[in-house]
Amino acid sequence: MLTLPVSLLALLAERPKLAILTGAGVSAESGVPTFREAQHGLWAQFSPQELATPEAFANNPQRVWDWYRWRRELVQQGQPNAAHHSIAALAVQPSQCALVTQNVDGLLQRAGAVEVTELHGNLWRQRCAKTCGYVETVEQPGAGGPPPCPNCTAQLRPDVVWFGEALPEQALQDAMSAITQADMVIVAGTSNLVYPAASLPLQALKMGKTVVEINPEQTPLSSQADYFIATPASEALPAMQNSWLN
Ligand code: BV8
Ligand code: ZN
Repeated sequence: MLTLPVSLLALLAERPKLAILTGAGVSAESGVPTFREAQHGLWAQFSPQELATPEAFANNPQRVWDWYRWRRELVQQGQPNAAHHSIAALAVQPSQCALVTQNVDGLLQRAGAVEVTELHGNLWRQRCAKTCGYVETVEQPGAGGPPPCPNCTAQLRPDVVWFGEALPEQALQDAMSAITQADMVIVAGTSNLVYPAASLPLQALKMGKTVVEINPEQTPLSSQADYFIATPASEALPAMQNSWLN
């Protein structure tokens, strides 16, 4: 059983308002490869950073679509893990605990979380690659190539934020307000390398919030965080949940 630092346990017992920021590491134990791990898998010949761009889709829509279908299949086969369940339990009252994720897998929602700010979109939506505004949700990974947009002549693309694209403005605003309102910001399972998401914990530090990082590996945030818990999210989050709820 993981023992958290005594001073962190004492802080949690005061029931601080929380904001939890999550990244791919939280879903790793559900069998969903992290973004950086995906470079070593089936798609090792392509860097994810080469596939998750509007240019990649314009040059080879089929290849990009195949990659997203593969990722949808992995997510469909996986189940929410103890970290997702703890986060969902912590956020039963969104006014006391706000959730912000970089993940596109929808696993927090499958664990029962109702209000999740998604900074990078969602794998289970697809939208018009041009500007007609068509968007739909899907339940299956889908076969074949990118479907035609039912509204215009373009193709549909995954409704995710690719490198070089702006994040949804409302989601960024909601993330900032989650941090502003929180006393403690928990940053779990992210390499803290992709901006602007990686700037959120830094802003929290500037605002004087207590920042707790959970990651088995060090990241650029680790030396600055108030607490760096070098443990898998599936162990650290249930332990934090116990102290906060009791
Ligand atoms: C933008 C969605 C402007 C799609 C993704 C230099 C400085 C600053 C910025 C830049 C720069 N050069 C370029 C940029 C911009 C760029 C950027 O940040 N690049 C980086 C790489 C330098 N950012 C952008 O392009 C963003 N847009 O800036 O727009 C703009 C403004 C106006 C108008 C037009 C444009 C858009 C970025 C969004 C990219 N989309 N995903 C998809 O998923 O297919 S990125 C991708 O990285 C992921 O999907 C995820 O969303 C994101 C972050 O990854 P992590 O979640 O952190 O995952 P990672 O694999 O890296 O790490 C996993 C961690 O988990 C590891 O640390 C590991 O140790 C840990 N772990 C493992 N197991 C566990 C665990 N932790 C806990 N428990 C475990 N069990
Ligand atoms: Zn269209």
